[in-house]
Amino acid sequence: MFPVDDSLHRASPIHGGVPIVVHLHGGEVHSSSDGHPDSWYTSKGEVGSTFSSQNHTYINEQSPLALWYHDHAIGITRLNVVAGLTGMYIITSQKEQEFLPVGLPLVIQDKQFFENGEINFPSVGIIPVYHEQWCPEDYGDTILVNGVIWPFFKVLPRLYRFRILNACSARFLVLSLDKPGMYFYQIGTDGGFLPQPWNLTSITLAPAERADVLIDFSGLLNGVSIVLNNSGPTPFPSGDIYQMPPKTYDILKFIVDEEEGYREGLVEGDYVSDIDFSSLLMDEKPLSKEDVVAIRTLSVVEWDNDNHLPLIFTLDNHTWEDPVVQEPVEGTTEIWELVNLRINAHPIHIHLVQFQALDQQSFSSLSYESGNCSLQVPYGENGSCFIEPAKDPYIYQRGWKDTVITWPGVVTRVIIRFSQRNGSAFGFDPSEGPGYAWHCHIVDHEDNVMMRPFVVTPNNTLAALTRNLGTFVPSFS
Ligand SMILES: [Cu+2]
Repeated sequence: MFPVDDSLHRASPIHGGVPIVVHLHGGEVHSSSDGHPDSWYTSKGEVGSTFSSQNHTYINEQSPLALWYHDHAIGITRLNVVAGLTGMYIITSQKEQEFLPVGLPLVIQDKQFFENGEINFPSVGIIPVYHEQWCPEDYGDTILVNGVIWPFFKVLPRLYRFRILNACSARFLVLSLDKPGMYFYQIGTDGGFLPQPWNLTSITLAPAERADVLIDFSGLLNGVSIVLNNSGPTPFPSGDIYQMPPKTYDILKFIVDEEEGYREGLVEGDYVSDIDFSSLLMDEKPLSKEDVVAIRTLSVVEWDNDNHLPLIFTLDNHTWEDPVVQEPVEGTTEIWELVNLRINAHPIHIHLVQFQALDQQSFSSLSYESGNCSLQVPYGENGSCFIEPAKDPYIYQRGWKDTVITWPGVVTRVIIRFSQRNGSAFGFDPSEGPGYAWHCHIVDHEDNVMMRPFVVTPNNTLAALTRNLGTFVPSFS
């Protein structure tokens, strides 16, 4: 469908065809089923270096949450995603269904179209002598929800549950409802239910992030319409919102219709207060700083040419093909300090695990890059790069996450335990197979080397204690 870029390290079958491999984003999955970028295959039988099977096994034993699946083939993910290889994948529980409907997916994407309806994807690179096709971010001027351009959706004057996914290639969404006094009652994040739901008038979602929300239309008159808006600048957050294509402000229109309102996604009980959210939380072992065995400081960097145009993006100053550096031991807890040295935000996704944002702390990138200070020196002490104390993560970045926004000029710290959420070993051996990836989820960045492999080091003690015992394993907490 689209021109490929031979300047990128990419899946390149000799006999043609489109290389693909499916990744279940947020899934606790054996690495041979995880959609490793080099495990691609084509319809003509060619395969990548780590391919083992087209059949992937998903054991679905993790806490209830909205996952999504998309292509992950090395160097061409952005093309396959824009072409349409994305969808939502919901894991639910009986307990949850006693209180709540599964909810309605709202998969939001931006695309650009030719007049004949074909997808318009850039064919000439931003620096063609360097990258013949690759452009740093592909922003569409048209918004789609579940594959439909600017849809409307008829609702009853009642409470609904929606599973919102930002499936855009590069666009950050800042969502709001255009009726004063209406808000999102956010009950879950990427990783499932929040311990304590909250009311938000706007939700920021980077590419790949999800929000599980209730929206209350009760009391609204028949025929009233409410538009779900987006005010996220591109690029984020440095872009000029007034330069955006005007219609990217609009996402979806809800219309209150007492007769034809959609009946799925409807929450039983008329009020949010009727729902006992605490009963929905799974048995889990809290993440604790006291358990941390390693702190990794990892850079998030854009490399520019003399005209300040991006050439490549890197994580930890390495490319995908460089040797593995991150080798966490199964069951142990680590802190990853993601140091964003440039002027825009990058959503960083780590495969296999759900983690939590610990804090965020601004620093002087200029001083850091000139070597005049250190990120290892605490704020307030001589030689520190930090310009403020560490702050709590923004409210929409709390809870269990598989993708976190790293803000420019900020160290974003996340705490990760390489286990199930209750502390047990995974129901499979994560040290087997080709390993996992962590990467920026702006897919144009991911394809231009902003992706690194990681492997899980076996932990025989944990495995012997808890592997294969499924959901009957008691929590350690
Ligand atoms: Cu990025």
